Amino acid sequence: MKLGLGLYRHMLTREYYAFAQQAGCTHVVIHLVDYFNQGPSNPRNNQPTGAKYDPWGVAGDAEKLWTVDELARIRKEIEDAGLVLTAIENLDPAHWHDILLDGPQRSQQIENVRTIIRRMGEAGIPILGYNFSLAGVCGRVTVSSGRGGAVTVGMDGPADVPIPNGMVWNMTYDRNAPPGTLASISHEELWRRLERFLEDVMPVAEESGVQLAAHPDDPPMPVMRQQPRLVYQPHMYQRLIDLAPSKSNSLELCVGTIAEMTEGDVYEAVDRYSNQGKIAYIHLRNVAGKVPYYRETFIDEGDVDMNRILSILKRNNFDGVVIPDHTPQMSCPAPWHAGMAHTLGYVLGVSAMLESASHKDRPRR
Ligand SMILES: [Mn+2]
Repeated sequence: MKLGLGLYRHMLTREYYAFAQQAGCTHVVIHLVDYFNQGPSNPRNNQPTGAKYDPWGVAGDAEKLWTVDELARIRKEIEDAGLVLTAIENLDPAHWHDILLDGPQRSQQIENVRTIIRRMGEAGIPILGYNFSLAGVCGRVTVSSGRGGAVTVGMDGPADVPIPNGMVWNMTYDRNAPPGTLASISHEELWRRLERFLEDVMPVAEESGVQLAAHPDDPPMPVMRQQPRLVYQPHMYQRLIDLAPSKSNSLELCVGTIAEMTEGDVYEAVDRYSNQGKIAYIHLRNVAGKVPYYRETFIDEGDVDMNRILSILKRNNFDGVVIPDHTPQMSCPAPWHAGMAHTLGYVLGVSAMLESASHKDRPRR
């Protein structure tokens, strides 16, 4: 297992790379979508939050795909700082909204995604995290009832208000869309769209040596904003894996999201998918409760026994990257940094303990 840090677009600077290294990371996962763009309920010093029904922000430029030069430059800056760039997390809704919506620009946007994957291959970036979701990460509330009054996020019941036209994946991609809301689709229709997407891009991912890595639905409700969700119980990840047998079809496994699911067992899920070698990288966070009533917690509290998660990964020889997912905000001038440093320190401590225990158990000669 390798330790990494996830950095939002505005954090791709030498200072943040130094912070990652100082906190014990060897790897980084980067976001190139600016989730915070013009989002009034979405402060930049936290995970992207939005409000229960306000989107994060406005999607990027539909005409501008990430270039090989840009990707190679970012990779070089990260390597010059002594770190490894392991993944890009998430596609910009501006580049693939009609793949999610099965809209008129779908075929052109399949070409967008193929181009992005090819360019990642050229730039030597091995993993693309994605989240095949219409409503996206939405319907959550931000509250100051974490431990010690920490600001954190969670759910206080279902979110049923439909998605307005021009919005998908909790971002606005068309500010001139006609009034009205998106028509509901069925779960089977959503799976059909995913299957077509994987069929269309998987050969390019294989050729390019890039793994696609699917995040489960956060929050994992069967339906959000009157649209179906794809992976909202642990066993549904298996359906996604079996849909396209390929080394390039993998998981961005989110421990917190799986723990929020109403069925199954987070330990069994981590064991099952790490045993199959299907996990590209891991989001680690703790949580109290299950959908539709839960709170994100600090790593050392909450429902999940992190020692048990990390020892399962060790036993199954998971050699990918683990990054902190979100953490509650700590009261200080750098709430994001403090939350991350606390989580990373905790993971380093548990890893050292597991490592030391495995040496002690080894027979002496
Ligand atoms: Mn996650």
